[in-house]
Amino acid sequence: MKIKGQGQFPPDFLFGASTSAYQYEGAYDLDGRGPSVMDLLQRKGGLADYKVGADHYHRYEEDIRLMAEIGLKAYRFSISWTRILPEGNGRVNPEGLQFYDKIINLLRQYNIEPIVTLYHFDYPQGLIDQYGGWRSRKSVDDFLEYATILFRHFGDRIKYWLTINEQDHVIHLPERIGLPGTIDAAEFDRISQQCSYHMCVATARIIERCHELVPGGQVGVAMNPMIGLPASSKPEDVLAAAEYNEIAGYYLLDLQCKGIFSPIYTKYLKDRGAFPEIDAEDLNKMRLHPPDFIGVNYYMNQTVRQSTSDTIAPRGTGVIKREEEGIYELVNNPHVQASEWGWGICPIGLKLVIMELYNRYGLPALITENGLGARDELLPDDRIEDDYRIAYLAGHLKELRDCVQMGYPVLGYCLWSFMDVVSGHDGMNKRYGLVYLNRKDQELLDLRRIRKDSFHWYGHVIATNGADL
Ligand code: BGP
Repeated sequence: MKIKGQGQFPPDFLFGASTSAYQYEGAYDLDGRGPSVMDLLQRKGGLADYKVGADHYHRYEEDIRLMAEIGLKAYRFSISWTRILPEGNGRVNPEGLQFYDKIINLLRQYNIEPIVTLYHFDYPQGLIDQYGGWRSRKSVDDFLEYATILFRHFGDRIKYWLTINEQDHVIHLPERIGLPGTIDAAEFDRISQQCSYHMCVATARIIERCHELVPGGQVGVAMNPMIGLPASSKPEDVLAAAEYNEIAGYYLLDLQCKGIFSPIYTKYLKDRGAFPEIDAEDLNKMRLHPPDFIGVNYYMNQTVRQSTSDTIAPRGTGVIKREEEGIYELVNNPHVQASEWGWGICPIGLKLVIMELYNRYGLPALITENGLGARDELLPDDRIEDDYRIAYLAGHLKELRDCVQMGYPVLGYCLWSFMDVVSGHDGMNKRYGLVYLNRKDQELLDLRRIRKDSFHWYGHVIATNGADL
């Protein structure tokens, strides 16, 4: 009899790691790169200096050698849209293409499968200035044009593509879609839902285009599902958790995979006057061109109880809404530990997500991010003893291994992050990497790369194909 919790991953399982361009590359204005919304946010007083990031732009050879040393089978990174198209559309910058040629060719030399995200938060400022960005239907054509350039240029070397990183996250942050942070909540609901709809239309067209241009190409969407557990067995709490999972999670995949607005989400939007302008032909395209796999960025879960309020309020801004008045409320869970930043650590939640996604959409998953943000300490002998990170990653990998052994299709696991990068909200205080980056928020120090204990541990996990977690 097989004992639960043992065994290996399949031999072709993609053990990997992730980064994103704006957090990692630096060289923000070099070799023709144009400005993105993330550069502007930084200028307005971001915590840490993004201009240099981890200076991967100049140190990519050393970095890829470190990836090879761990034995990574895959590396997920994003292409900076404004390196390729400095204004977001129109003129192509050959130096941008050349930079990613170098990265991709070197990865291939080391037999590391490159997984490319087209757009990871760094939307071109040029498109906001030209026509308001995602709020205009023109954004669909421009995203498709950018993707087409990449498919034509890199399609002979890239099989796995991801369209938008965390659409479910980005549409709730006004500055990331070119709106003022002070915008009125009800107006924001209307605009952000229209933006989200345009992103879905663009995604379907990009998937169709990839299948036309890239032989064997596979396209995924990367979501951040924070699965909601009911706070109690009270039926009202169980219902609140189910509603939370629809409204805060699956609504987007229902559109992208099936071309439908679920009944509950339709009502939710209409109650708030935020149902977008849609076209039946777009929904048909979504239905005909669903993604090939679902990218899962999984960090934390939520715990949900019934809302006691009997009024409805706008959704408004912010990635997480603590209370959706009249529907649900998020609460602490005494059975789930949280990170220093209050992120509920729940490896079983990853298993629930994998099961639920497959049951709903019948598509394979690729874990595109999973990791623990912590304040790592650099010890005098250049060691970083991050046993807490190893425990976090091992816990999630065990649940994932169980899923794979049960027969759920999972292409791979790309942890966040290969190296410490500039954290979106917390600068260099919150580190996720297997490799320590020797810099502070504003002091760049020597940007030395130092292997953490988790670096060596992950190398062993890969070498033993996950048998020894
Ligand atoms: C995800 C993003 C990543 C990364 C990660 C950790 O949502 O896709 O880019 O930043 O979260 O987030 P943070 O750095 O804010 O802790």
